[in-house]
Amino acid sequence: AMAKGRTVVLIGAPTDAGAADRGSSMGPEALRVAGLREALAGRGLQVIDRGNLNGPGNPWQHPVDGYRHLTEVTEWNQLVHDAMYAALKADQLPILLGGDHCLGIGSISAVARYCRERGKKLRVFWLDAHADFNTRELSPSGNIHGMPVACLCGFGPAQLTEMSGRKPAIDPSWIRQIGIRSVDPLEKRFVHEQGLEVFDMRYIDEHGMRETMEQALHGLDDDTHLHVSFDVDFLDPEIAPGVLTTIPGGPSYREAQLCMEMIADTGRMASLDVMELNPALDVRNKTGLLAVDLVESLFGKSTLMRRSAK
Ligand code: HAR
Ligand code: MN
Ligand code: MN
Ligand code: MN
Repeated sequence: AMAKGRTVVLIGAPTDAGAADRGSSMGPEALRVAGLREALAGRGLQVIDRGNLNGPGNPWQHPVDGYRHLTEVTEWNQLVHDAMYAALKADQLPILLGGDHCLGIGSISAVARYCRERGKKLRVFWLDAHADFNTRELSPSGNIHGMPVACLCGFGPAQLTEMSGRKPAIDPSWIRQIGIRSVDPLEKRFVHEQGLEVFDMRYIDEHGMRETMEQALHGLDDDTHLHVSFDVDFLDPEIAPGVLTTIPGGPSYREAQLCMEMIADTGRMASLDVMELNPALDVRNKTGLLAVDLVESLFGKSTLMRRSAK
């Protein structure tokens, strides 16, 4: 359906300042080494790799006032916001190569700004083991990669909640979370209070990935910009060990493929984050290779020709 002939822009954001441990800063290069550009070109896309953004180093400090590395996280997110927004304005499809998931704030703030200007509907798919809906008050860790969804919904420090030019950047009703299986006790209450639509692993177990995705995709129309924020820890750690915060019981290889294939069938994905890949914890880049394989599916690679989906 989608994307053939479109220009895709790869934006590397090599930081781990939002996490408790190091290594996701090497994610962008591992995705390149795994052949991301070649895979996308093989899908008939024009690919521009605009290299890596150049943000501050990781000062490796304890949290201060409930946030670890807020200054560095803010700087990185502003760089990400500006690069994502520039690509969207140029009618390109940006792919953010993380980096830890705190960068979803800048990425999706840019998408929200763009959609607001264009009068487009926005839907955000958050593929993750975690809800990432903590605030300073709720977080057990102070790590900002556990907070991006809350920040986007207006809960967090001003410099992170106002990046899109409007607070909140997005409404909770625009989000679909898929694959969730680790939510902190206070965070859980807040997810319910704010009415996030969460397809957790129990839901996927009981209904299967196909029905889950049908539900999650329900209501997309020609006017919808679909943003996919793919945290690689979404995947079961047996197939994707190269992430910092592995949580057992995630989607299998085929469940993950089906998820991506059904997104591709809509033809609506217009921006993408690939986050939290941690090559320091990987085995011969197998998680990087798997991430690239799944991105290919997001762009319409499937085993056989199919009758085009509606
Ligand atoms: N919920 C935990 C916290 O807030 C860990 C969540 C962050 N981990 C991630 N993001 N990889 O999805 O500290
Ligand atoms: Mn995440
Ligand atoms: Mn996660
Ligand atoms: Mn492949």
